[in-house]
Amino acid sequence: MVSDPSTPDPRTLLPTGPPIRLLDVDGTYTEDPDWPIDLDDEQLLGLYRAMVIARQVDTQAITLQRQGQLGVYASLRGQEGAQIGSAFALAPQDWVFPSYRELGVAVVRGVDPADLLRVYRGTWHGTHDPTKHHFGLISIPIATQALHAAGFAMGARLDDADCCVVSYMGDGATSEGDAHEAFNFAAVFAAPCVFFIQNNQYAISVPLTRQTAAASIAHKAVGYGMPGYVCDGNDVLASYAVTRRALEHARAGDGPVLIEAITYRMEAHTTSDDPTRYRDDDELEHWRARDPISRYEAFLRDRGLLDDDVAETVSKAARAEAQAVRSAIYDEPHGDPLELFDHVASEPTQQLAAQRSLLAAELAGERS
Ligand SMILES: Cc1ncc(C[n+]2csc(CCOP(=O)(O)OP(=O)(O)O)c2C)c(N)n1
Repeated sequence: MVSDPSTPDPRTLLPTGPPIRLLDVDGTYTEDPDWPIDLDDEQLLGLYRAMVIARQVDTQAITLQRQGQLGVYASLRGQEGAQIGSAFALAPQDWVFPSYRELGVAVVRGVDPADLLRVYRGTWHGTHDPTKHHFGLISIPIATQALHAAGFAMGARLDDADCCVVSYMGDGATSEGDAHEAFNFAAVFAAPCVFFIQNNQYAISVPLTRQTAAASIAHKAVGYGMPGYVCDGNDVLASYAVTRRALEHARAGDGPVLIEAITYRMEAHTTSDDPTRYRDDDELEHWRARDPISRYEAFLRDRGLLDDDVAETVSKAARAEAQAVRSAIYDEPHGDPLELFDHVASEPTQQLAAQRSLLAAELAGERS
């Protein structure tokens, strides 16, 4: 068989070698000319501040759920490096289409975390104003946001707008049809879209080995005709550098990029899950030693950008932010449960009307 010389050998396109990493587990930085960091000292500290705030608010959100103030919550603990590094690479005019775990990205985009959490309290149907922060509404059905992102990016391309889109999702989401359709559509039409996959090792209780038979999620990018990168998602600087490169590629009109950020979800999938049923303490300990915040803190201290005083100032600001979220959630009045049916359809269906009557009767019983 004569091979077509214009068809590259796919093996040359596959991401190889270890994940892209700039910070060692102990925080030692190794410069890599392929992955430059163009951040000044204030921005380097900004990465830290955002990570610390996200973690503090996250911890507060779990507490609020335990106290019955939120129905459920999906923690980001352990994924701060992946989320905050990548989000820092975005330009203000770019857009984000998140899943339900992207509190860290939301913090960078300036979304009030209390607005995000209201949806878990069930007091309102929506969360924040997406147009204000260029941060879409959170997607609970997994991978749907990949389609929103691909479509939005295509619109931006047709408008000749200087706007890239990042879609965040988990490893499990890449097994959904929606993800494949989004990857394919974006690649065929060269939509300026980055698919940022946080491989946190589990989709609820399903481990990565049962999620894909491919050597890595990033390998899949080749099949769609887009570049794929694997980075250490617990290294905030690598996450930033790789996303920056991907956005440059997309912004130049060269189409989408897929990034697989290797990370770990330290908490339960959501507050309704019991992770002790499918993972062990040794695994947790392994990842605890790779914590994205302590690793980056060591880097900042080594550079002389952080000392105990600065760390305390940041911690104080994070505690104040968490307290503000707590107050906002506590102050949020409980709405009328029947409002649940008000904005589902423009004309209520028979089923909705029946469900509403049922609930109304139950509530009347409770109240009598
Ligand atoms: C379309 C769809 N199918 C199933 C579910 C139920 N579900 C909720 S989260 C989840 C696992 C998601 O795992 P992953 O994409 O890896 O993201 P992670 O939660 O780990 O961040 C599943 C199957 C859902 N929300 N949407």
